[in-house]
This record gives sequence, C-alpha cells and structure tokens, in this order.
Amino acid sequence: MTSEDCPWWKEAVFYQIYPRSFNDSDGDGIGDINGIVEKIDYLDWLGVDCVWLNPVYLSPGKDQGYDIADYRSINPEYGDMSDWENLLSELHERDIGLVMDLVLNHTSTQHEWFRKSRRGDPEYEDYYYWRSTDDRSTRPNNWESFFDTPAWSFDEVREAFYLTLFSEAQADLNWDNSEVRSDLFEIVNWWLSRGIDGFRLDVINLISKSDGLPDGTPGKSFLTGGEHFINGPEMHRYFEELYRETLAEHPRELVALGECVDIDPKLAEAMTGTESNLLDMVIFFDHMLLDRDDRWGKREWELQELKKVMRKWQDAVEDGTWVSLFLSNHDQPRQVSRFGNDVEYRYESATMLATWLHGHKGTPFVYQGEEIGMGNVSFESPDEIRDVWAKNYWENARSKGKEFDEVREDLERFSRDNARTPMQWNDKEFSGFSEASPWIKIAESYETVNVADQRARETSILRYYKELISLRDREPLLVEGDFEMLVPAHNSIYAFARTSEAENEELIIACNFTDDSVTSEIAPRIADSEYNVLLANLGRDTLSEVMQFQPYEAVIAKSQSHPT
Ligand code: ISL
Repeated sequence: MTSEDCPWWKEAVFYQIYPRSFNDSDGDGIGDINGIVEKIDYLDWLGVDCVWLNPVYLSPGKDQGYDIADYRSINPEYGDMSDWENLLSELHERDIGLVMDLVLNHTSTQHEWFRKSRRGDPEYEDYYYWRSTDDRSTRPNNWESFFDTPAWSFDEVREAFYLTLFSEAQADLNWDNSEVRSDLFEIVNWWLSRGIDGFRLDVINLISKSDGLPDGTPGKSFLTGGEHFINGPEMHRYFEELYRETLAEHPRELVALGECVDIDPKLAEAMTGTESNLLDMVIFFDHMLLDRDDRWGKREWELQELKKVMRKWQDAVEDGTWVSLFLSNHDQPRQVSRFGNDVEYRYESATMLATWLHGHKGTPFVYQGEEIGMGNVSFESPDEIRDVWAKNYWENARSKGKEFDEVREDLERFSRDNARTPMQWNDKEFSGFSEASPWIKIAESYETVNVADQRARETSILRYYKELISLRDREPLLVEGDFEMLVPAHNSIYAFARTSEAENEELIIACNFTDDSVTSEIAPRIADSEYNVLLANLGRDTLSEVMQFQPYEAVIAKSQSHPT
C-alpha cells in the first residue's frame, strides 16, 4: 500500500502488544510469544500494519521488561529465540511489520555490564554513573527519579551510589563512555540483522546528562534535576552517531520511533531531521498531562486545552516532523475511562475517541484492548498492585501514615496497572487470556466487554475500529491532508478538517466530547458543499450547517469540492 513518496510508517496503523498480558499459550498465567502467534489472524482481520512489541528480553521484571539483563536473549517466561523468529515470520507472512522496543538509557542491575561495573572491573567501571559521598545518607545530587524516589541508589558491593532515573533495579548507562555507545550500537545492529522493521526507543531523550551532574533547581523541571538529564547537551550528537552506525546503512526502510518525555515541537523537528536524523517520529506526552496534577493528583481540564496542545503538534507535523497519535499505552490509564464514559457510554465514547485520534495527522497507535473499549480497574488492596511506580507511591503514602483507602482513588485513576490487565478475549474464566489465574487481576468487565462478543455483533467498538483502520487504506487525506481546526472556541465539540487544495477536497471530522446533546455550527462552508459521510458511530448520514450532536457522537465526512 506504500505510495511513492510516502514512507510505509506514515500510512500504517500500529498495534501495541504488551506481551505479559496479551495471550498465554502455556497456561502459566503469563502472556507469551506463542500466545501472540495464536492471535496474528486476529490482528490481520483487524487490519493493522505493524506491531510495536513491548520488551521481551531477558529481565528480572522489576519494571516488566524495561530492566533488561541481556539484550540478545528472550525472557524464558515469554519463550525463546526460535519462538520469536517464528513470530516475526508469521507477522511478515501477513504483511504486518514488527517494531522492537529497545531500552538504551539503562540496563537491569542484573546485566553483566552492571555486575562487572560494581566489582570495579577496569573495562566496565565507567559503564554507569558511579559517585561516592562522605556518608551514605548524603546522595551525590538532588535529582529525582520518575518513580517517586531519589535518583541515586547505594550499591553495597562497590560502596558507592549509582544513578537510577527509574527504579533502583535500572541503572543509567554512561553514554559519555564511547565503549558503552559502541556496545549498544552492536546490539542495535544485531537486532536489525534479524529482519525487524524498526525500533521504539525507550526514553531516548534521557541518554545525555549535564557534565558534572550538578544539582537541579527545584521546580525548574517536573522532576528535580530534569534540566540536567532530559534533552541533555550531547543528545543530538549521540542520536546522530547511533543513526550513522546502525539504521543509516540499512537497505530497507525502517522506522525509529522515539519516546521523548518533555519535548516541544522545535525539539521534535530537531530530532527528526534538522539536528539529528535518528528519529522518524516522536511520541509526545502533552495531552497525557492535561488531567494530572503533580503526577498522581487529579486536574480539571477543558477541551480548549486539548485543542491547544493538538494544534501545536499538528502545526509541527505541517512543519516537517511526524508524530505518533495515541491516547493509550502500557503506561497510561485506559482512554475510555479517562476521556470518555465507561459506565453509560462505553460504545459511544470509545468510538468517538478512536475517530478523533485517527482523524489527526500522524501515525495512529492502537493499544491492546483499546479496540474493545477496555476500561480501568478497581484495586481492593495493596496486594493487587503490580507496578513498581504504583508500589512506590503507596509505600511513600504509607510511610507518612496514610491508609490504602486514602490513595486508592489516585491509583485507580492513574496507575499503570490499569493498562496491564489481561486482554479480554471472551467471557470464559480468565477472560480467554489463560487457563490459569493470571499474574495481574482481570478487569471486572470481561464478561460483557470482550473480543468474542464484539466480533459476533454487527455494531461494536471492535467492528468500528476495523472500519476506521480500513478507511485509512482507502482515504489518503487521512494520511496526507493538511490539518485545520474548526469551531476552535467550542467547549464540547472538537472538529477539524483535513484538506487538500491540490485535489480540491477535504474531510471533516467532528466529535462531541461530552455526555450531553450539543449543537454546533461546524463550518459555514458546509452549506455550499456536498459531503458524504464515510464513518459515523451513531448512524448519522448527512452533515448540515448547524448540527445537533448526541453524546459522544463522531463523524467523518468528505466533500467532493474543496470549499473556499
Ligand atoms: O509512565 C509515565 C507517565 O505516565 C512516564 O513517566 C514513564 O515512566 C516514562 O514515559 C518513561 O516510560 C518508559 O520508560 C520506563 C518504563 O517504565 C515505561 O514503561 C516506558 O514506557 C523506564 O524504562
């Protein structure tokens, strides 16, 4: 389906698989690679073009695979290398790509490099950031980790602190050491030589730290010290080197997708070509912060703010960068619970959010379970928490004398575990995910929200996703059309056009983000033009100058003559 000038990954719809929770083929309650293979026909049926697979490498699992102990082997819980090779060839047989998730900022403290480094092996002693202080209660600086702890952990073997921007089981690699870089480049090339279609590069904009690791100014970044470890001084140089030593030489067209915390469009443009060539598209997070206050707190937000954020990023795409479009991933609460209404309007709001997302310019990502409208879960007790960050949050609260009930609401709203409950394949025991009790609780909704049920119906969230995904294949405006915001001041309706002056045509995408019936004039130009409805979640078949929207109604329509 690739047209001449458009790279495949711009036309594609990606599907993200969190292997631990997708499908368990061997009955141990943990998803695995053969489990994914069993579901490839499902992915094919759904029509997705490429899979982003969360880490499957050998790992002690302190951060569910983002703590890699050996980049070149597969976690035995998930299978082995021949299972992985089979997965790749089964995907490719159906013309579905595979993007591996690579964590180059840090390794597990179980990694051989760290084990040698902590013993002071001269070859490896500088592979990580080690610092000593006069006494172990004084940390080398005031940096904070992403998981609500100080960014330094003390190692008893080396009797020194090591930098750890995530959990203490994840040690930051010292990219200023050229040996570290060349070892990492070898790993990248090793995976490329196995025939994958690209990488999702985890927290790739953290790889360079300010010289001397100075104290941060509290409040300057969302984490103390962030100004010294996010978008650091040598970042572009390292990006460029990584690109030159790996992807640049590759004969096939691969994709490099960069997870970038705290970036703006200018930086994205720099990362995708004006300063360094490593990245093809960026994952930005501005829209994921609208409803959060200080990480775990709830913030009231308005549709205007979402419009502002998206307009900013759509402009950046017009200016030449490219973005991943997502509302869910393995780190985020479920979108239908967060931005929709999973009680009264699950179908309506899940399909509206999908329409909204896929309508923008960029590459849409579907996170497993999103396509059936899976929602957040409830946590009855601390024993149900699996995620290291959520555990830290609860432990910090407990050490201040709080009861679980006092933090339960925050956890239920924002915990990453919400995204990690098992895929709901059917209404049988363990939701068709496994024959055994799974490693994490199953969401209560599985009896009514599952793939088998929605596939059997004519109208369902799943059926709608399939339509939406196939529309992208037929409708080049979804890929290439310019973005234009409509009714910018409206507080309930988010509407926009995707236009092509050359072809004299446009799409209009209009979405009601609320539980209410709402009236809106979408655009005066509708009056003078013929629009065909291409997709609508609530059966609408025409557009009119003034439209009455039902709760969470969404529509995509196309005009044959581009209005002026
Ligand atoms: O989860 C987050 C916000 O909801 C982020 O702060 C997240 O920690 C950050 O985006 C980095 O995420 C990535 O790297 C982490 C890993 O835990 C995440 O799962 C991964 O997506 C460390 O490798």
